[in-house]
Amino acid sequence: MSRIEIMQGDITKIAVDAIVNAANETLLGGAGVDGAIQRAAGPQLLNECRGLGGCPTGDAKITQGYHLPARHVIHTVGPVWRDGKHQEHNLLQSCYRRSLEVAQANHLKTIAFPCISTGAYRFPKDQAARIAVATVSKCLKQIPEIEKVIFVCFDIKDFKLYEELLLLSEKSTVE
Ligand code: AR6
Repeated sequence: MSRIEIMQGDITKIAVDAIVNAANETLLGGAGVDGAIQRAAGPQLLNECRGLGGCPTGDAKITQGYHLPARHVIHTVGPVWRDGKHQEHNLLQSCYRRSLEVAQANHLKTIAFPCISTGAYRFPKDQAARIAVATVSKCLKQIPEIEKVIFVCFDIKDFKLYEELLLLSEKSTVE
């Protein structure tokens, strides 16, 4: 059975070991999925984030999930898209890889990701989806302890993109 799933919906409603937050370097909250996670988790989350001292782009840090159904939040900071020539691809890969490494270090088995950097940070959605699927597939081979990764797409267009990419990658595994 595949260890990668896709869903359309709100990541704050998902009961997994950790949901990933598309945060900014301050880790002090923002709009988009970050705002939704902070609201659903309650003020204790921001309080814990204040003690983390921020997070560089491409890296990830973990907190508790507080009032979320998820036990933890892994906060990662995606790159702001400029023109594709400023390490955006590498930094986005690094977000997915570092989030899974942090999950592994904390013995977590089920992780849900939003489409990092594709909202306020304007990373082209098709390129971001390719990087997400390719990086997670590669990392899962190296981290057998992680049982399930769910890509949670807020809108149907993203869901369709991931669906197409996963179908393609299944075909290439079979052939
Ligand atoms: N569940 C799942 N996905 C969501 C949700 C949700 N509840 N809400 C939005 N999305 P963005 P970024 C999707 O802008 O581009 C914040 O202010 C959304 O449709 O949240 O990495 C941070 O503090 C999009 O596909 O994150 C940073 O300053 C995806 O989440 C900055 O925005 C990411 O959009 C980070 O920008």
